[in-house]
Amino acid sequence: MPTRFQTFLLAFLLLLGRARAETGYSAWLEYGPSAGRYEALPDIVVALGDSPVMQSARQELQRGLKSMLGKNVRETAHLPEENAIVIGTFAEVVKLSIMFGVPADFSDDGYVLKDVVIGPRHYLLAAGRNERGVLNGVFALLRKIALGELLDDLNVAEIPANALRIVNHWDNLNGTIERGYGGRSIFWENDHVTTNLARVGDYGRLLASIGVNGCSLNNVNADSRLLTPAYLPEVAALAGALRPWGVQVYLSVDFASPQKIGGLDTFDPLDPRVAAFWSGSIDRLYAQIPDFGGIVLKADSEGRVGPSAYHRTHADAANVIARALRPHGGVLFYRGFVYDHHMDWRNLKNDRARAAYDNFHALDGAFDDNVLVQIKHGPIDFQAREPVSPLFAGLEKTRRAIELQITQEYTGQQRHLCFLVPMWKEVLDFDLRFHGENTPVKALVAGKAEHQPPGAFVGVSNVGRDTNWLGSILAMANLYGFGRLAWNPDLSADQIAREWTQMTFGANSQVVQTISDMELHSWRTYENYTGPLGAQTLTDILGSHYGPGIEASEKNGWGQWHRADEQGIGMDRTVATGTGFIGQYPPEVARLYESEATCPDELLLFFHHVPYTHVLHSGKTVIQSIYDSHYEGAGAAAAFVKQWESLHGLVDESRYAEVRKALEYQSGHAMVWRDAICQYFARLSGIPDAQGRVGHHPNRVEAESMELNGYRVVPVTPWEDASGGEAIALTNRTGMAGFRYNGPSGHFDLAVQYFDQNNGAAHYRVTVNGATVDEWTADRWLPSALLDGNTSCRRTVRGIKLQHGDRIDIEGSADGGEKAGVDYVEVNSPAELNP
Ligand code: GCW
Repeated sequence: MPTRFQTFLLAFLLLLGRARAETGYSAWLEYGPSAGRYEALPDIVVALGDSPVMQSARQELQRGLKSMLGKNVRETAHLPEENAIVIGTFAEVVKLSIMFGVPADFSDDGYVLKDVVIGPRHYLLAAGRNERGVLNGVFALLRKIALGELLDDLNVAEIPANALRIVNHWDNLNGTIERGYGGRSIFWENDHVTTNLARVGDYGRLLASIGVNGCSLNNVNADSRLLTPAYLPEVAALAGALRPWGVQVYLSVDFASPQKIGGLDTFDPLDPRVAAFWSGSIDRLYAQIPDFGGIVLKADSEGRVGPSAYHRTHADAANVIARALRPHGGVLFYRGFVYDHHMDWRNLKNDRARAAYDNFHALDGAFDDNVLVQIKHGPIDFQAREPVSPLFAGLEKTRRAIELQITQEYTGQQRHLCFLVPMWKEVLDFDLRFHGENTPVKALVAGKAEHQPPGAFVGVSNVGRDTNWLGSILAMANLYGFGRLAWNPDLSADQIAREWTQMTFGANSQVVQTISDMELHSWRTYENYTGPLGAQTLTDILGSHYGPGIEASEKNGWGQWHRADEQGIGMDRTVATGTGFIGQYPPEVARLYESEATCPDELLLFFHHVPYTHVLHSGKTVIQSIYDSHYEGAGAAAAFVKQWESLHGLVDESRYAEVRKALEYQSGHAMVWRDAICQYFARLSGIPDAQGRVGHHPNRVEAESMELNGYRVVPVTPWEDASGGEAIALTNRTGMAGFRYNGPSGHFDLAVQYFDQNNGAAHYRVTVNGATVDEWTADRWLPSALLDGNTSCRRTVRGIKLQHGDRIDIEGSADGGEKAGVDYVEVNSPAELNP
């Protein structure tokens, strides 16, 4: 029997564990109690070397074993006469006369985990060719323990598929992050390096644990100041915080730097003075940061200057910087995201999707071998669904980096659950039939196909200062998945989801099953209610990239057109009659897409313009499929809330509550998306929903039809973002909108569709016959100061008792520019799946 003190101590320790567990800061390195049995695991560690990376490796091992197994490990520098864990580089391990076979082609960063038996002793070896390999081995060992895997007769040798596994950050020196949804920059504040380098180190640890070995520190829309001598110590400080985790730093540069900060009158890449500027600047960087990784360059894109200013090529631009990096072993990532954003939309032959291939294909062979062309995974821009970029097969002698976007710019901005690994897997596994052979994108990137040079994985991370890094606990699965895939693109989405869930939330099988299931269905769900049949995310592409805004992508130069009119929808990208984009793919793939008969449904509108009545492979018409998928998607988003609620008590309370709130919000916003897209296409096509749902909301009372006092009816732009195109907003500081409930008596869920703008925090109170049933303050930060699809939110009071004739009122109080807008009220029976 434990003494009372022991019981108290245990409870206290458990509480401590809980407290640590509740912020999301430790992400998948939660190191909760392991479900596996590891009595035989030695508690002596022989750690060979004490460089910063080796110190990280040994401290991590101690920390993980202590936290997961309660083991206090002792360290020695010599091989003891008892079982031990040995960590070190191959060179150091061999010195102890521990022999083990290493495959001949074993590369840097790879690791060996092996149970080596010498006489009566077992030595568990975690070793690598380089120290980063040792660190990777230690993290792999700890992952196995977190997952409860057996360690008996361990014999693992893993090398990364890609030598360069890098995250990009779009952080500005003032601390803001372009397309960042997890708070301000962890690197920069007030035009200077952060004062909290510990957090940078913690981020480095997370990156190291998934094998990421590089990190660019600033926005590709780059600030030229960062390359000036004044900033060198600041960049060096960040490099110093990441170095112990084997993460090398990279910088994005402004191509006009020679002129802007170099005192030259030109930035012509072929001018020797410009070359000297780049060499000088880069030499200075390496003098302070000898392990500096390299440079990222966005040129001639979205208003950034580039080589076109001097009629030079992208290869000229890339090579001038690459040559300055070469003596130091650095690499240049040249972004393939080059397109004209002033294209004439009236010309049906114009096509932004063509741009990357058109710009780079002809330059194949002209790039130096320390240049990588960094290609976004699709030809447009991280939409909910795109085909793969044909440029992966359009370059042969040039190193390719694939750019994936971890930050969910067009996929719900971390307010929506959207696990991107299944999408990335489809891209990576897609067989481009390069030279008529089996060549999945992952093989082309890794340089595995014959004579292909090695490439890289790049993920746009954009973590911020929110305690859980991305602004969402569940979104961290994307960062985790990116690192795992960069290391091994053959891993399945299912395995990654399960690993991440178990490491983040523990081994309870219901928890692992439920959360990984939600993650795995979330992309399809998001796609279903936002971007049908390859028409891309139908969002406000001119602003937030968040809520619905169907026409925003039309009739402007940005080229994200879907060309919907009264008769039909879709971009004709065929060779026969369209933009010819399909012709950029290798012939077998081109054939697949060119014909409507073989083009997969989910990409039909990306490649073809078809009438709404076109019948899909699914047997549905395009228009009915748009309706159905949106109802299905919104239904699945509502079901996420229920799935999550089934875990109450199995996940710690604070993470439980935080995720629940996020899912409930998502589910309300999914309905906004559903209704916007459905009512828009119903009006445009004039074809009703065969199931009678679109435009018929019998449980809904429009705010504009209520009795208004201090409120007025206002049009919403775009119209489809509000039910019936209109809403109400306060004219005074306070006001009321009310109606008599004329349905049957019983218990109901009462939902208020309201607007939560980012220019105030209005207050709402709902009363039934004068008695308050709910009240709240609209204080979310959503990306708009208007009544629109970005700000439309749903609030539900569950199970209230209503009788025919009851008076329901909403009392709004304005705050700042936020006028307590309301779209409608819905009274649903609880059996209907609604959030
Ligand atoms: O998708 C677009 C984003 C821009 C971004 C650009 C890019 C950093 O909307 O914010 O700029 O892509 O990838 O360069």
